[in-house]
Amino acid sequence: MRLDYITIFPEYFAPLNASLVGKAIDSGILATGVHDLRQYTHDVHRSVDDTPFGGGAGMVMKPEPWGEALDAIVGPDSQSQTQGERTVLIIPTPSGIRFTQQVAAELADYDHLVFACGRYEGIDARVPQYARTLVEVRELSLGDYVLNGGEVAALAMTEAIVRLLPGVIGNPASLAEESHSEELAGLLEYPLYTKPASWRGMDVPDILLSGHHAKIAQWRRDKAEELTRDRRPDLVPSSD
Ligand code: 97T
Repeated sequence: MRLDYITIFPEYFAPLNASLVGKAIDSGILATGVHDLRQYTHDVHRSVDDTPFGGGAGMVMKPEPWGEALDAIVGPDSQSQTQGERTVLIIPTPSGIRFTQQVAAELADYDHLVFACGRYEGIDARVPQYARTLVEVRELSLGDYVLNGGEVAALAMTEAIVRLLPGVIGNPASLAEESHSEELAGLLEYPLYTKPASWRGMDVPDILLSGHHAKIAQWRRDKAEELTRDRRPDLVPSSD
């Protein structure tokens, strides 16, 4: 898979070379490119924003640098399109569709993901409109809170997607058991314990030391359900 990021803060993407994503790059599963949006400006001030038509606070990202960046990275003559790659442009935005584990799994099937990271109050609305004439576009939100820009959202989405690629996680069974995976059927993960069996007056539940696999599985299901009812009632299927 290839990942490209368009941003006015290329330094935000230094963590890509660390940890899991960095190992995937080293092993050849992944290739990444970071593109400074200001490279696609032509004025002396290299401006990427302007005041909003219709008035209002803050600034809006101008369409022209975005148009040139998109032409270069996903346009008809781009390497991506001449190689026939399955490409999607991802635009992190608080007004997007919610990014979930299901969306991460869908995106893990593409050859090429391009993240358009906006700053200020947002990007001129004609940019996603134009981009849809070139490639598939997904406007995605991490959740109901506000960030200063799309960079951190793009990194979070990257990690969620990359860890699903074959060969990135050593033990695929650990993928199946965790929260939000299909095996726990939409429940939060049960509590986990390791040695020592007693620590600072707190004991690991006896059932987990019993070696009784069926009882352990039942205990874990019960705990997952209890935790989900307490913390995430929105995930519990209603009984009506
Ligand atoms: O708040 C944002 C600003 C720019 C780009 C994305 C976001 C955001 O994404 N998920 C939540 C908020």
